[in-house]
Amino acid sequence: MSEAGGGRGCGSSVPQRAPWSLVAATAAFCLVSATSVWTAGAAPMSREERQKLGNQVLEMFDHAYGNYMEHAYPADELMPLTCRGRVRGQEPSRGDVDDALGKFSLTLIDSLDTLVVLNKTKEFEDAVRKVLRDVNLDNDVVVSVFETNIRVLGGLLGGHSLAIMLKEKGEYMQWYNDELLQMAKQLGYKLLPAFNTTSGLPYPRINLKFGIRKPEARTGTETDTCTACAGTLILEFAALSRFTGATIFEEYARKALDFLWEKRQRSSNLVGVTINIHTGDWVRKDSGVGAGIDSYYEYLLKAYVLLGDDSFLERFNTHYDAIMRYISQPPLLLDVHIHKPMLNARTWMDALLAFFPGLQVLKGDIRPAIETHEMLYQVIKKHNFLPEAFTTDFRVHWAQHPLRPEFAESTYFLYKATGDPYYLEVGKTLIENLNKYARVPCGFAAMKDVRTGSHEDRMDSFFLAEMFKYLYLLFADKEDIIFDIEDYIFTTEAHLLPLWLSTTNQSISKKNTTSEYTELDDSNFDWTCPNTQILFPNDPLYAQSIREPLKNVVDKSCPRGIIRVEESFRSGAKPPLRARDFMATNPEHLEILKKMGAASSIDAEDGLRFMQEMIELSSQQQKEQQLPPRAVQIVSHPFFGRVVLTAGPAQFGLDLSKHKETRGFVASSKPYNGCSELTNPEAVMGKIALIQRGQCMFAEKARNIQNAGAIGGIVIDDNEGSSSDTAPLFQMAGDGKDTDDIKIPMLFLFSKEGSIILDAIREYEEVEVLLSDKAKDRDPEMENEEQPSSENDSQSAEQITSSSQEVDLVDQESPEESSLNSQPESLSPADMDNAASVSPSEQISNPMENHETTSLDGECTDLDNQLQEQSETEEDSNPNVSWGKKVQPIDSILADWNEDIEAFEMMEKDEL
Ligand code: DMJ
Repeated sequence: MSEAGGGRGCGSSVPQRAPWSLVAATAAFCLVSATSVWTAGAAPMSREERQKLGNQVLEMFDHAYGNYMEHAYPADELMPLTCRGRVRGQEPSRGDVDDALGKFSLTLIDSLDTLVVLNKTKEFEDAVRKVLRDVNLDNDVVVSVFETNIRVLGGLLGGHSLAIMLKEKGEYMQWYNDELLQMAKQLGYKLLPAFNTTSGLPYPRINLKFGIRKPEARTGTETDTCTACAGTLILEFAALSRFTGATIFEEYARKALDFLWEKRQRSSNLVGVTINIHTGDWVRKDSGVGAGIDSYYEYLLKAYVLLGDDSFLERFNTHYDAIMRYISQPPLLLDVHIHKPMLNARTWMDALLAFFPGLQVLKGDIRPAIETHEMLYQVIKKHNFLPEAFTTDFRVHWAQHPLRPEFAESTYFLYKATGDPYYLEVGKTLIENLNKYARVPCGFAAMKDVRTGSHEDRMDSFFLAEMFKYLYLLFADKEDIIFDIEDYIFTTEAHLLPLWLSTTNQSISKKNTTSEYTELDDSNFDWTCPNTQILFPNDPLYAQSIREPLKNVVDKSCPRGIIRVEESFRSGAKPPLRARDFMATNPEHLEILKKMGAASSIDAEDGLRFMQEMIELSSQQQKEQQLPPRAVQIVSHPFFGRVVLTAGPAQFGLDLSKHKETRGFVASSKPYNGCSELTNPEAVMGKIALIQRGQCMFAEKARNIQNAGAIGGIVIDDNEGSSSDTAPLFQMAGDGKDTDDIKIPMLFLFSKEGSIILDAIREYEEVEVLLSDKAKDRDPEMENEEQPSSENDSQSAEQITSSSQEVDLVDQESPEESSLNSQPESLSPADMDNAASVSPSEQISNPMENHETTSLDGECTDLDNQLQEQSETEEDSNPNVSWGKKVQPIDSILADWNEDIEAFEMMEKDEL
């Protein structure tokens, strides 16, 4: 606990016109003061346990950072499945997400201040030297202005801030002479041309070497940017100005913020997701606190804390009121339309909004922070990670999870605010899940699909910049950190900027319209810096009492009608009818429908929303009828289930969602394309046959390997370089005839995922895999035999990668050779399994396009819960049965859908 802060007090006692330095310090203090106030509630966690968890975080960081440095550096990011660096241009493009990569050793720069927080000072010193020696900021590459600012500029400034702190302490970094700051300044100047618009909003992308205008720049024609992209610059730019005295950076960032503020929708006080950088018109008029807007709000409040400029707080509070009025529908946060803020714009939430409870803590609004955080935690407990998007009834809407840190961030801030050891347990779960499901021999891999547990060959730099920082700080005591964290503010990428910047270089002109805000309303400060003594006066169980009613919100009941229920109860009115609740047989529902659009503007709004939800729900259900992706998990030594590949299902053969998974050793079929009777039946008998895509129908391949005695098949794409990271997954269709004779399970892997298995065969010969609808927990017995150690793990992964060129395949005709020879001489519908060339019945269907995969989970059915509980009990009583023992209640799930579909059909009959 900060003694200085303890003497000051905060909350209602914060002076209304407080000097900003005091406000900044007290705001930081408020986040820590509750820790020692806590006296009861969830069982406290011992110092030993916290230290153990802290050490675990350190070991995990070493595993991630060590593998990046060993196998990827100087590349921007590590590809943890193939154990190599991701170099832009050398990998298939992933679209916008690649715009973070500027060939500037992104992960190293993003990790700099994490090293110091984690007390790895020696490594920090080393890393700084590498940045100075190796990093080039002048590459001919088009990067995102937003990402470059928060990750690279922020990383350099965070590194500089801690370098000068260490230098002052007198032991480390004695040679340091502001070199990182000079690099930051160089980068700052490189970003400035992006602001050359009439509005002052920056272009979304810039060429590091050629800027915007030059023909070689290959950018500068964009017209739109996201609100967060234009509104998340002020902390880094102001810090750069105040560190260097070059005021231009802060001026540009302020101008962009001023413009956004001017353009807010005046009646709702909300902002849209994207804006035209030339005209200032809102391009997307939906508004939430997640993707596209998130850090705009974060930076308004934090700019106030760092810079002490009242106008930022005024703006933040105005937006915050609007958010709480329209978007916050406890415990949900749902996007609305800026012009019709009572109208929901979506029926799902995205994972980025998980930062919001943390921001609410900084704002001092603890209750909704606790509620939303608890709801998110329930979703995580269901799926192990927060899916990129999930529906209001907590089904998976977009199943990916790139190891985002936002939930850990909010957990840390809530623990600081409440001191409730519950949040330590939450952190412990996050650590366990990361180790259990995301840890691979060469780092941590993003989840391709939280439902199947499959991986993506991706470890984003923010995982090192943020996740480990927040997790380590969660368990750390003051003495575990070599400096006082309360002297710093976290940027959106968790880079540390010193609060003393608020007192330097104040000459920078403040907002030119400040007159509008000079008279501050007292209420602006009401909750800015809450005194936790006031927040939890006589009730140390405060946080627990807020969480309690939400405990089962995801698991035990379908939260139908949860939206605005509180509001409705308060007013005595009934909650509006939601599309997902509609029953055509319910006379009351029909009555409500008739009224919609007729009686009042509120009814009309309800009607509009209802129709919009119906359309969304209907298209969602169409997608749900498609088969979900499957998993191929490598279970033999040295993988032991740690590598999970995303696989496409087949519309024929054994349905892995209904039956137990299939486990077996793999063998390549001969001929490798599997288009004729196999010549090596003895090799595939009782095994899972590997077959190459192409030259005949998928069903024909399946029949040939089945006849040879294979127990399953994996078709590997013949299109070299294809990957589920970049191409939408699809289902293998039948041949238009009856495929009931095919009894074995068949899965499809893109070439990159397939080569991970082929490489493993080269290295280990005996490779066993599990084909299933969802990755199974790792084999505990085997895990015990080989404890994860970054050295061993990376060694074996490296062996696989490095040996892949040397050893021939077990099969006579190598897949590589075959791949080269596999192009058909002519394309004809009969001989190709490519969608473009076959009849509709033979076409590959593509359910996963646009990443908007929908859930097959039946979270809301009682039967599901019973079965889940049953399965969990079985596992508890026998820790060694995790392979293949989980019950998959797919029938109950289908029954649930059918109910919904029937309701739709009935509704159609009623001609609505
Ligand atoms: C980070 O790069 C930053 O936190 C950003 O503001 C949005 N989220 C990513 C990580 O999820």
